[in-house]
Amino acid sequence: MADDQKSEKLSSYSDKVTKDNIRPLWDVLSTLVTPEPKSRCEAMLWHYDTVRPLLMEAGDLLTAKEAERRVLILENPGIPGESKITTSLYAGIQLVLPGEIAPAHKHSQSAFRFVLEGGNGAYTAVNGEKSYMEVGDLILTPSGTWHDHGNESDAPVLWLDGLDIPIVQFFDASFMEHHSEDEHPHTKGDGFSMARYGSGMLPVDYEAEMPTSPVMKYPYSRTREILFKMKETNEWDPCHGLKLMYVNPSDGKSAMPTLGAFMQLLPAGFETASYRSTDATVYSVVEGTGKTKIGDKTFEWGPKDTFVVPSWHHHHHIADGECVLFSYSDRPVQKALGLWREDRGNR
Ligand code: 1HN
Repeated sequence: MADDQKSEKLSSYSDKVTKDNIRPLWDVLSTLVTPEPKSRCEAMLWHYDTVRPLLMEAGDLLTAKEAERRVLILENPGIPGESKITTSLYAGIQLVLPGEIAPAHKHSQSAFRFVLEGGNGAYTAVNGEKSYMEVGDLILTPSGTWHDHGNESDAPVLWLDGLDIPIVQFFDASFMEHHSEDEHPHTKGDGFSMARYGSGMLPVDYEAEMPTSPVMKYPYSRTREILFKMKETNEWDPCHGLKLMYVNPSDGKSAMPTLGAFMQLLPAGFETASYRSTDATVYSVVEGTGKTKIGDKTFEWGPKDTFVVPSWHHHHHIADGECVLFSYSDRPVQKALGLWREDRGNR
């Protein structure tokens, strides 16, 4: 058969079988199984100065209660309309105004809050434990836990929400319930779970019901102190500076099974070595200014900006002054499935 005749026959064959919900593998194999990660996810940065005024405008339009959660989603430009910042992760910026309550609900999705602005009287309550917020705190709302937010301060509170929504969506495993009251009874005070589970001791018969940290708040004051203690020993990693992972103190694994969270310190003037890994990573700048080169793009950032590095994209950070970066990714999922890979540039 001549080549053009053959390709015409193959094409009409494909059209024919497709009508019976059948597809020839030879038409799609190279897009299904790629030699290396190919993602629709694009490198992107959102300046806090862009997002904040838009959220304050939403604050004039509807209450936290009316919205249920007053959030602006950071949507990846390569995946429009899907409410994702990466293929597997969600990110949004949330605003709670003084006196407001974001009502109690629970869902299968795991989430965290990373505090950007305000606090000193704003809180998230998780299963009745109130965690008051300070900038840089990480507060967990693990899968299936009741959570409500409130703001008893006289200033707005804003934070970054990270959720595993696309992962739960992928498994078609989403459940959600609203509590009968706006606020779940607040039965435990600030720091309760940290004192009980996060101080190097555990209740003697502690057995985890879920693969998630029993500690609800990881205060920035503590995280920062650890980073600066480590700094004294000068053990810089060429790719990461000094980098910590938030862990479940009862098993040393990631604080939540689907969301890996990290905090790193880059010394003034530090330029990290080129790095890439299969977990697309969302960064939130805590302190300092600098830039990140991702492939051929350069993103300049400052405090409270959010940026995303897609899977398997070479990148490196350049710190102007001393910088602290929070980040999160789906690394624990990839590690559990034996899929995670990194390339530290030793090519
Ligand atoms: C949620 O429960 C919160 O509790 C924020 O603050 C964002 C996005 C989708 C689904 C649930 C919250 C959310 C969310």
